[in-house]
Amino acid sequence: MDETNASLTLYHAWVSSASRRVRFVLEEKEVDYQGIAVDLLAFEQHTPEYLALNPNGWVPTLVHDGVPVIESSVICEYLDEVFPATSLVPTNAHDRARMRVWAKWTDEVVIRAFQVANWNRMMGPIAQQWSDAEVERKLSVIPVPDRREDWRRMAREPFSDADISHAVANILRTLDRMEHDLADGPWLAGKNFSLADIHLSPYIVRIGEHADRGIHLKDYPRCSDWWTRLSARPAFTRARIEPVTFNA
Ligand SMILES: N[C@@H](CCC(=O)N[C@@H](CS)C(=O)NCC(=O)O)C(=O)O
Repeated sequence: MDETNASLTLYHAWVSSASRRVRFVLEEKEVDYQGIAVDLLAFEQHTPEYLALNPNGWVPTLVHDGVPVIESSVICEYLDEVFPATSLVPTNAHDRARMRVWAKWTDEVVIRAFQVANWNRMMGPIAQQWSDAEVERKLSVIPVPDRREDWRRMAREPFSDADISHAVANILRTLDRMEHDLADGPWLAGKNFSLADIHLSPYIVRIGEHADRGIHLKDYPRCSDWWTRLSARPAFTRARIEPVTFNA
């Protein structure tokens, strides 16, 4: 079977930043896919059926011709390989390396920083209402120990001020690095829009939630200009990478 015509299903959540990276790629490439929204607050990501697709118990998961592909940055490169028209990977090896450095930084630093910065406000108020028995039951099906500990903390011991300060420092460092790289832009990996820009977009859309912590996009003129250009892309709108509201 021609794999480019095989069926594509994306398990995702609308407000999930990792899912948003993948939706943005699919929309840039104008590839048809079936989206299945996973209700994270109903813990559908921990059901046996979902864990059979993604043993980490988180979104997104792409299923292509019946085979699951997991991890958002891996899925993004996979899609670029399988649907090479409208490539989002630079042809020049130096720019490609730059793009991958941003994928790595996003995976290793940015995801965690925004998780710590956001979860006390988004997940904490919900998890703190669980009874001890509910906490035990919910934690017992979370496969990855670090994520199990994060949910335990939301329920009983929210991230500390020191944890938040550390996350804020990493977010500010990210903006400094973006500002630096955009001097040799106009995009994060050079002349062309690429996966590097997509990787950062779901986090920068939420930067306004942290103004009370001294984080302001307007302090970074090249990032602000980059954001204006990126958020004007039709695929960005179609991917629904919108600000997130929560009940603080
Ligand atoms: N490294 C993973 C991270 C995925 C991830 O953390 N997804 C979050 C939403 S952005 C999730 O499913 N959270 C639900 C949970 O942890 O229970 C990726 O990039 O795909």
